[in-house]
Amino acid sequence: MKFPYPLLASALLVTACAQTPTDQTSLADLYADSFKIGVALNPAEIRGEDPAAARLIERHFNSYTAEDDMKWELIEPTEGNFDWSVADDFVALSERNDAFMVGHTLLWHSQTPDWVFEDSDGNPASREIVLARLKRHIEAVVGRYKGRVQSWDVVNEAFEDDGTWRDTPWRRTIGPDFIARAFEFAHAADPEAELYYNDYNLFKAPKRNAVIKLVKALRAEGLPVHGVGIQGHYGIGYPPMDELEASIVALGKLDVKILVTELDISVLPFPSSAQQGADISLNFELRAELNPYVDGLPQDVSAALADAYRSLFELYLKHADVIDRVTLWNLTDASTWRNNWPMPGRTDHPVLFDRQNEPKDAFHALVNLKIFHDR
Ligand code: 9MR
Repeated sequence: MKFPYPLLASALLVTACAQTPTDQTSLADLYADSFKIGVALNPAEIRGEDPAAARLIERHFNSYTAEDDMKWELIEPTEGNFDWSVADDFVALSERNDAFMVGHTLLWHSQTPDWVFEDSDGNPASREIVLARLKRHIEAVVGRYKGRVQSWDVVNEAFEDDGTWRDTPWRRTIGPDFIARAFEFAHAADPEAELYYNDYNLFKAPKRNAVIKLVKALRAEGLPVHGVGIQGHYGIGYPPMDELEASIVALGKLDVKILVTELDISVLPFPSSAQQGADISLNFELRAELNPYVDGLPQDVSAALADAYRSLFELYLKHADVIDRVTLWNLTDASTWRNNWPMPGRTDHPVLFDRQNEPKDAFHALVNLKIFHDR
């Protein structure tokens, strides 16, 4: 339902926050009729080292992504030598908890070892060599988990914000069809798996349009693209909700699943107004004045964060017909990558559970939003 008095609704929700019975509530169950609720997991979380965190994972999330451990440099650090240890544990945990799995990620410009793009003399390798390595890698990884890992982020972050191609070793060595080949190899390795393209800042029209063109081009080649991942590395007041909505609508019209793949909302000031997003090459020097919440999240900021999450989820619920999943990028504020990006060594508070594994106002806001929505 649409509550007619937004301010009153806000007040009611905030009041109700403190009373949400976390122990009996499951965020994933609550939202199950709208979309999956996912989470990215690190090795300690995958291996259940902290029983309290393990309970949160099992209770509140029904889709898991390994944050790093299926990326190329971790799974195939040197040619033909695979380390499956954490990835196998990830799959085992997901199966134990009956969670939908997202394999992340088969082709990305980051966290891919240099050897992939070099010949035996250290010079740039030929298209044939790099394509063959890509094929073998995808066959090995997707093949190992065939019929178990239900979906893959096949290609990550191939475009710049202005919609031009990102200049990467993949594109330089293989050429413009590198994405098509990755989808082809993934589909061949597991014809039943859902295959996604995944990128950040997709609310920006030029980037969104580039992805629309890409999906249509892949389809024209007869390749399956089942979903587009809209990463959500956001901040308070960012991104513009109307632009984000326009992208959800435009991408949704492609008849693909929309996945909100990597959601976090930083509460910290961004060191450069022009460069929000998730460009991992950004690295600013630590400045104390840009690290204001070392001792904890002040109540007003916690409320602002809860508001930001509520607004996003209102939008997601409005478009639940096309949105298949919303994945939080990290379980707790202790494990978030945002403590170290775009500036290392800060204390951020961007997700739903705090450093003691306790639910934050943002968590309660999402619970209450859905309860109101269903009334
Ligand atoms: O959260 C990931 C962090 O642990 C890694 O150090 C980082 C390395 O590049 O990648 C982070 O996850 C990225 C994801 O795989 C792809 N989209 C952007 C995410 C944030 O950089």
